[in-house]
Amino acid sequence: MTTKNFNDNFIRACRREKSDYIPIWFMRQAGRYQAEYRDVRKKYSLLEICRHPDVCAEVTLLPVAQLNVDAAILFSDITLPLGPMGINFDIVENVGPVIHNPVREAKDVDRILAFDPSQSLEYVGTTIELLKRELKVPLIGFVGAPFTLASYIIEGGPSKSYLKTKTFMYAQTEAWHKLMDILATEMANYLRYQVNKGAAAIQVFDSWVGSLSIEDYRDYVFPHMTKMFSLLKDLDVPLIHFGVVSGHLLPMMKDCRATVVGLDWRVRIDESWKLLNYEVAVQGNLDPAVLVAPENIVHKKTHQILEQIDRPGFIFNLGHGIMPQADGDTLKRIVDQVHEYQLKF
Ligand code: 1CP
Repeated sequence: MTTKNFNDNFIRACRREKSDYIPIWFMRQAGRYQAEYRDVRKKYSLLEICRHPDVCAEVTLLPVAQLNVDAAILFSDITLPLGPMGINFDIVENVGPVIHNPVREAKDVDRILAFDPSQSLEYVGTTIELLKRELKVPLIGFVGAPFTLASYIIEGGPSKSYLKTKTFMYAQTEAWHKLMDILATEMANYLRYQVNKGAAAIQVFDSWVGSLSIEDYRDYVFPHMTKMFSLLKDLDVPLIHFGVVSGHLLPMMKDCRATVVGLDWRVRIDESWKLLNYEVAVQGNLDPAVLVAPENIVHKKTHQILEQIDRPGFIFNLGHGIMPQADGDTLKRIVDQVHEYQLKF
């Protein structure tokens, strides 16, 4: 971290230490909005990119060079570790992950396997090693949170209502907790592998947990999240906990003991930070739809976020991933605006 020319503003903000300026990166900063990414996708499927460390490293580096962001995020997908766990899936064009052998009954949970990432996902480690040599900014490793992964495993693919997931949760509660415990343990193990290989921070994506009530989060999810984060406590890297439509869950997310909480655009940064007692750093929360807005609107919305920041510990990001329709020049302008913003502290 002390290497000359290494930009550690992102890590400092995660630790609520003073940084030279507000650091910024974007969820899904490598993706279809980039012509170069679309070209790579003509030759390789998403999973093939992940299995070729040189290609995967190249795709990860693209937005870092193009946008001047303060962190890289490993190019991968939350579904990648499901294969070694015996859950077979494909990523289908314009759909997302589709699971061929979903969990529908209690006994299905018994066939889920523990795995050793250094054996089954060795290519991820190789990619991280390649990136470590190239990068002058921190690399973020990631996993899907147990609830979000369970929703794919049980639904069999993307869902709007999460009805099968909730049915399983309420009716097969013992098996649900067993599934969540396996996912929490295995994802903690996989995150540890990514950090050992060189990830400087990690993000846990709980993209779909906002579909739960406060009580259901407490009873069916919270114990597993606290277990997962406690398994990582000895690692000296920031842990980012991100959810979508999860404003109502913020007090409990704080108690999961991550270093940073990720917010979407439905909540205000200043109010949420206060609710979190300023005990964590916060990251967010520009609506990704703003990326297709006229330049003056983008500028105004970016400023509206920046002016809420009155202390160290903020990382600028979107409230969810970049959409394929986004404009690269707009992203670049946001990065410049955030970097040029005069800090109030
Ligand atoms: O090239 C393609 O096929 C486009 C779509 C795509 C991409 C770019 C998918 C399919 N996965 C990815 C890579 C990916 N996935 C990254 C890359 C790193 C970066 O940010 O640059 C990351 C962080 C993910 C994580 C991921 N995958 C999440 C969590 C974050 C989020 O956006 O909420 C989720 C929910 C997934 C599942 C997934 N994979 C792909 C799609 C289209 C989806 C969502 C489908 C759904 O609606 O359920």
